[in-house]
Amino acid sequence: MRTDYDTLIIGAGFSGLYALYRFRDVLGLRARVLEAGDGVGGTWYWNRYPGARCDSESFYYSYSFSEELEQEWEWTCRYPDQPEILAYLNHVADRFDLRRDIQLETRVVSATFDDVAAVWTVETERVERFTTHYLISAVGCLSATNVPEIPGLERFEGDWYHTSRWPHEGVDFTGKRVGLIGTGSTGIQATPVIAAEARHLTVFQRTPNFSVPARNAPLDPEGWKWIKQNYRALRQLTRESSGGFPYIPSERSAMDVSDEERNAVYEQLWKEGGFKFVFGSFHDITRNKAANDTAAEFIRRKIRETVKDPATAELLCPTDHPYAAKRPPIDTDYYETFNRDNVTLVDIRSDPIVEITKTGLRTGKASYELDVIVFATGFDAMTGSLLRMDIRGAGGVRLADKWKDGPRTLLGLMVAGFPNLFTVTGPGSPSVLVNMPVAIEQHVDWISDCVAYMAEKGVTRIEATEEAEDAWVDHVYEASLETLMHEADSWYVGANIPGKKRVILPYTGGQLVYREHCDETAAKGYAGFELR
Ligand code: N01
Repeated sequence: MRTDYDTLIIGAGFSGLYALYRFRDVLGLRARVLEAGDGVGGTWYWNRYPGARCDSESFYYSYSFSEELEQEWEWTCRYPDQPEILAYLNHVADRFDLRRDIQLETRVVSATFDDVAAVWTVETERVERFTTHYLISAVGCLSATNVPEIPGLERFEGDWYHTSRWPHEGVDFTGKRVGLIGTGSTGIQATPVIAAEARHLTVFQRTPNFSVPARNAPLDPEGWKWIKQNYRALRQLTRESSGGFPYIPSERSAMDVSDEERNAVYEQLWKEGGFKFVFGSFHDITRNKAANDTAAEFIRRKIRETVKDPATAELLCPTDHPYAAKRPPIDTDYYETFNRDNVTLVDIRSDPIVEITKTGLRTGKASYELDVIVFATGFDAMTGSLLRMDIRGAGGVRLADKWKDGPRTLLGLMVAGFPNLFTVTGPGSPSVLVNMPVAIEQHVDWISDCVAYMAEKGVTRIEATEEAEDAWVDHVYEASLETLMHEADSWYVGANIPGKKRVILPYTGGQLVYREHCDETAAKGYAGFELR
């Protein structure tokens, strides 16, 4: 059957743009992207909240597929802010002439597989229908917004915003009493910036978080020149490291060094800033509780040294979960912000929010008058963006039903019963635990190589087998037991969404091991997949 497209791609973020390039320009297929927003950029299109900035460094939080692109683009600072990354992705769309095959303001609402014709029919909110042979989900891991159901929100007479649906014209906080709910990576980035502008900021904290300074700074011209000269080697390092970062990971255990030596390592990395604190300190801090305790205690000491009011400092010190068992934030002056006269920290763990009122919000014990409420309350991560579409595979089976007890995938790439549907950075892949562009390029390359292989072999249908999928789901779970992730209530395990099944969502075995699995599967003629 002649379909409208060979490949439809849902989403025009880092994944969708690269997928379009690979499918259209490298494979020569008829490919099209459907994107809900009115611009490209995905995460970086939606998340325009104050302080939005990448926690990975600019020179490696970028595509590696084009040396020309890499050489011509100029990053301005160590961690690029949202407008700069959005400008980069727009540049990519222009440079590779991608826009002519991207349809904006087109939200996909359903996708149905026709078992006989082996064709996907995709329907959009604008009531259009497209048929395609291959369907690529590039919807992102953190795009289904979570606004908690707190009674009374509809009564609130002030303004309220979720950080990932921020108004494009910005929000003026001048003279305003602002309440911010949520102290994940987003809330931690937004807090200092909002505090600097608002009359008063009240941060409503349910769980304190461990944050390490980012130490953002302009890129110095000499350093940038060196990076450009050594880009290939740096990219290779990102592909060879577990987290997709160009650092040589530490081989030392935190338990094999003296207290002085360990503290010196933490002090040095605290000064340097960024994720290196996790990946470059000791190999076991995310896996061994005793090793983890040393990092956690170091950060708590830093919080107590920084925050002048001892009661506030104690409230900011996490004690109920290991460091980095939740996604570790990095910050610019987060803890310092609580020394400002116009900032108050409220513990909503001991005194939860009861309702939102016309003029603010109320906990069990107190009322807070607010002009603006900011929800930095995160996402229905990894599965939400897929399940918010009605996806039906072979035999009309709904993905939502198949995943009612948690997502099941083979390598995070395909789902048994859903032929020719590929999920870029899907659940069961390391994605969110890896520097994302590195994870995305690896996935898109694997998928497009697979499709090229199918064309070569003259087959038109690929599907994960149930047996291989079961084995991968078991492996993902077993790998997670080697980490401390089950000891925290985080979105990594779906614990942030009421009613969501508690299941480890990303693959925690590391990018290197994961790549080996993917490469080996491909080398064996896509073992674990049925091709026909
Ligand atoms: O969301 P989160 P996020 N009542 O889920 C609280 C990526 N990211 O948007 O911990 C009260 O981490 C919740 O409290 P608790 C990054 O991968 C990347 O901050 O569940 N509070 C928590 O404090 C990150 O991990 C970058 O008790 C409620 C917060 O809201 C991911 O996005 C920057 C609540 C949510 O934290 C998500 O981060 C920013 C309720 N009902 C983010 N529900 C860059 O690299 C939730 N909370 C640029």
